[in-house]
Amino acid sequence: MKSSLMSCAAVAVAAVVGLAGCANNQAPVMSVAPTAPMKVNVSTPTLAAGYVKVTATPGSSLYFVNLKSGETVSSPVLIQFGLRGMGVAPAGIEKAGTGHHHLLVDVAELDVNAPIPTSDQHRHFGLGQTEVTLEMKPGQHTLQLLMGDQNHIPHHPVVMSERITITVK
Ligand SMILES: [Cu+2]
Repeated sequence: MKSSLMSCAAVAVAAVVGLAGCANNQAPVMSVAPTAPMKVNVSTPTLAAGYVKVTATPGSSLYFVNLKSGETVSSPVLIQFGLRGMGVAPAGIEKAGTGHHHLLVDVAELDVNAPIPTSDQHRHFGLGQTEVTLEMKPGQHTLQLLMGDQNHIPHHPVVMSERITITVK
């Protein structure tokens, strides 16, 4: 602390903008670059087969309740799904303004005019769950939430969270 104050004083003497420079030096530094968005195609109101997508409630949004991009966590990782403006219903239940959660792990590209695939990277929460505790391998991973309707098809327009990057210890 003492040496940092001294270096501030030295900078202040050296330059008129010295104080502002010191304040900036103490701001937290982001260790992870902003995560690139997932590559998605343009959502159409109907699928090629004629299926009419469920309409998303305007202004609805998905977010991670307990995780921020850039965070370092240990496995197993608790991931809580936040949803504003819509409700959660189990898969198979057709109810306006609802859907169920999907967690995309390390998914960089998705067709939003097709059923959401099922895999370790595309996880469905068809019972209406709003969180999961996941075993994850060490390293950097991206996470993204996506709503799907009773038939696992994204809403129109698509309701998805920001894509975040976490580091698993
Ligand atoms: Cu699903």
